[in-house]
Amino acid sequence: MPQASVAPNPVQPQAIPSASARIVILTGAGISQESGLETFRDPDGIWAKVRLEDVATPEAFARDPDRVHAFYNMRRARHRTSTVAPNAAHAALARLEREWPGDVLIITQNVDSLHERAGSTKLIHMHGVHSKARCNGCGHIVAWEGDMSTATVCESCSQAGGMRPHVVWFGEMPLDLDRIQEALVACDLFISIGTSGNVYPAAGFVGLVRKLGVAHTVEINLEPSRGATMFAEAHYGPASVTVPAYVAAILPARDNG
Ligand code: BJW
Repeated sequence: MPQASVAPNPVQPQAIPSASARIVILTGAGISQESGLETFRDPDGIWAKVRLEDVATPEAFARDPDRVHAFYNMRRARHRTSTVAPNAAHAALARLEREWPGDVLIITQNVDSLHERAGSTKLIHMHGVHSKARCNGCGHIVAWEGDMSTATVCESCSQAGGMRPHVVWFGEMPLDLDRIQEALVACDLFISIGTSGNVYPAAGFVGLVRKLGVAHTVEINLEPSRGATMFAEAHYGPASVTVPAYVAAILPARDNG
């Protein structure tokens, strides 16, 4: 009987980390693109349709809160549609967390919840989440699903007008930076997936790892990012193909197909 042929793994890592390696993974909008969510800076991305200065700064919210609410209400609703679901890349990272003997931490710039829905639990949302709202007045943070407007009342201070998406806009401090820096400096393998390397401080993580840490650095993206030359290794192609292939290749040989 003829043997079934096994396709070779399209991704050949240049370095296989030791079993105890601490892995930190930075993800960006590219990992969710095949889940039906737009990226920001691709030719058909969000910033090709709307100016970030009009919707993603504290000044924009102060100037025209209705416009900012409309933008986020539309995106929050899109996230809730049944066609938006984790893809094979999110699933592969959840598998890596389950099966890797050492620590695996995902730092995501994404405000969607696709990593959680795929099963990842060790996760930092450095740019916030669509699923929470925050009061500009008293700082109260609350789980949020539906639309928000200037009439929305804060359940803590009872004031209207200050409720906003719990996301990080330009000029605001990203979340959990102390924990992030600690993880970056201590990691053995740093993998950046689906991010263009335009937005700081995330775009500077690879430089930080190289300066203060010892980690091997890997970029996985559709195309070389702005910081591509900073990485020791790179794999280019759609995340739904490259990420599962990379994960399969660094997990024990029995899983490599
Ligand atoms: C695929 C794919 C597929 C597609 N498979 N891949 C001058 C110099 C340096 C810094 C600054 C400066 N002027 C101002 C700053 C600071 C500023 C900044 O970086 N500005 C730059 C534009 C220059 N940064 C900030 O203000 C940040 N805060 C800050 O710096 O605080 C002070 C501080 C000081 C010191 C230390 C630490 C902090 C805050 C940034 C907030 C960003 N917010 C947003 C919106 C979040 C809410 C929302 O979603 O609406 O975050 S903007 C947007 O960009 C979003 C993203 O998380 C972020 C990054 O985008 P990402 O993920 O990289 O997406 P894309 O679209 O750019 O790239 C997608 C990639 O995927 C592409 O490469 C594709 O090829 C690829 N791809 N399909 C694989 N199928």
